[in-house]
Amino acid sequence: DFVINLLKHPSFLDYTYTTQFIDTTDGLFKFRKRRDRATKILTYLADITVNGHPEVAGRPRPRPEIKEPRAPEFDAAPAPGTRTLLEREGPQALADWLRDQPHLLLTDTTMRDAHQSLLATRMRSIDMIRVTPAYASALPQLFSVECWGGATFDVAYRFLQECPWQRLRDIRKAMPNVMTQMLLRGANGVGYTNYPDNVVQFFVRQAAETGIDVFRVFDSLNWVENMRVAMDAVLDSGKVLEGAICYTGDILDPDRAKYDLDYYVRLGHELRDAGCHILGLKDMAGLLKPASAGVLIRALKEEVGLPIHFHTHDTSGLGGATILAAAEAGVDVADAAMDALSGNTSQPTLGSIVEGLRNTPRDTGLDMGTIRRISDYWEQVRAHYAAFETGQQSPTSEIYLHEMPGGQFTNLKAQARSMGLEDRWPEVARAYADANAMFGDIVKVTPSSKVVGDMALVMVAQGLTRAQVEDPKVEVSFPDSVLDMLRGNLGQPPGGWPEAISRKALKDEARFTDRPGLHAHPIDIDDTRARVIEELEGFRIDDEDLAGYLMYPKVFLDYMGRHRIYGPVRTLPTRNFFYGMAPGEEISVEIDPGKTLEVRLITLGETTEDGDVRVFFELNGQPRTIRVPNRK
Ligand code: BTN
Ligand code: 3PY
Ligand code: ZN
Repeated sequence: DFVINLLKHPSFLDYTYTTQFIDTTDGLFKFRKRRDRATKILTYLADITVNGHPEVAGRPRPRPEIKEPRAPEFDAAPAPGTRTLLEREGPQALADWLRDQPHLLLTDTTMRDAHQSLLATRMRSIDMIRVTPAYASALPQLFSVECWGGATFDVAYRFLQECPWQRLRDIRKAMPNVMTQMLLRGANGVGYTNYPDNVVQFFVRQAAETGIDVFRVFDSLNWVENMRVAMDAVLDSGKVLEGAICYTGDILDPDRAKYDLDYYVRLGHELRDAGCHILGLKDMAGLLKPASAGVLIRALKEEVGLPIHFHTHDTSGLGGATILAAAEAGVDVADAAMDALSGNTSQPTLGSIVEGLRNTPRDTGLDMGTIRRISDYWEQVRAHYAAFETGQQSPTSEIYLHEMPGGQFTNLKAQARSMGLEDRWPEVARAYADANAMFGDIVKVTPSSKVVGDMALVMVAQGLTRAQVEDPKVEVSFPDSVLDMLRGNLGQPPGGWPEAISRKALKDEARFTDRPGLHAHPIDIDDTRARVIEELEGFRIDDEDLAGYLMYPKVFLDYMGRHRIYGPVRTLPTRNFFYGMAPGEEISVEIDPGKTLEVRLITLGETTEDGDVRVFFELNGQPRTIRVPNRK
């Protein structure tokens, strides 16, 4: 017997969550035999129609009149783009070409950071893949499309019930001429902890093979030592290595001397010497101000010599101004999001950057009509994700107080709300700043930002000031993530961890200051593969699956368990995936290229004595009845 619970959620609290945890219910399904994919999809639709999708319970619903998003169609065959050059001449030639050409190039972040920062990372693959051919045909001038990595990897398995590798494969196939780009958290891969070196290597090799062209690699403490394994793996793969400096503080502020111009130039040298083709400047919280950008970009261009790729968030409302200042100072590429998914905690507005530079020496050359048509599509898509909107209404200068990354800000707010601290948000913001200072003023980006957030919530929930947390006489129960960080498991910040707080939190416990990867034993990959196959009762897995398992063992196995019951639900339209079907509704579901299911929901039956509901469908014109438990 196969007993699996649809609502089983791993009790793993990280900041990618905005919705409440769902109570687990046991023994929802007992299946004896393997069922075909159409039956699986109908089972999913029946279940969601009867019981609702836990992820959208209690959240705002999309407006009823919205239609299935329709991607614009462009006639042009995909013209040669950056990927064409990379394939023909390799990453160094690509970087040389980039540095020597005059335009500001753009990376479109809509498929990764924009929805990570605005919609809790919940965008589904189908909504991306439908528009990818339009990018290939109409936007071959883009530097890259950021579409993978960061939080999108685990959210795909965990909440969207889809395979992140398949997403990448499909995007790659639909857009052969423009480079794809991912965000890789150095030794933390696409996870929140340090992985053994050979896991990072295995993951990078697979990502390159499945379809990533540009790897933006960073470390959450800007510790280059901790980035080398990932960076070397990218170099080995023959793809483009963009080593990123994370930006914090303000180089023009004499009170933030820890992160001054010298600090960033030194990091730039380290990354160049490590073999990077491009230098990433990753302003994850949107702190870089226009005047500072001018100074910093000029210095990095002159002293490091690599082409520079600038990433920022528009949380303050100044993001666009900073990009224009960076362009003026000679930055080579900037990140922007399609208009409909831009602004606030997301990236600045792509169309406005294009217009802002029109008829200047840095003119991007992109066509406004094209951008509008593609952004109109994204607007239709966004309407389907009303349940995941954060409610953030405006830009805010509060960002300069707490310095939270774009992906964390609205999430921490939601987390505070769920802890009953909503009206105490100003205290959380203040505590976040205090916790940062207490840890010695660190770079805050996944996963170090999560640690600071955990500490801040504890401080507010328990009414502790920084002075009390630091006072040896006051008993404080530190979050595990804080202990882990102070032990050395995320690596070392410049100058090390402050001694007093480390001693108080860890007492006599061992700490280390060398690279965490040196303490992690390599994983036996073949043995792991065999164990996973055994765990899955003989179901074969490929190297993509194995790389997913190595990052997130439990998340992956849960995904596979649900996959066996529900099949390829990634092919469902987003509205039906989250809300099921209405009686009389008819949808087409292409489960394989050319293999389409025509599904009509006829009606729902009464709930039987044993608590099941019969759901009556027509599948390709034939009546089908599916029983699902009524859990309401
Ligand atoms: C079925 O539909 O019954 C079996 C298909 C299984 C496909 C698996 S799911 C995880 C992994 N990732 C993929 O893209 N394909 C496999
Ligand atoms: C991530 O690591 O997911 C980020 O977006 C960091 O900025
Ligand atoms: Zn970002």
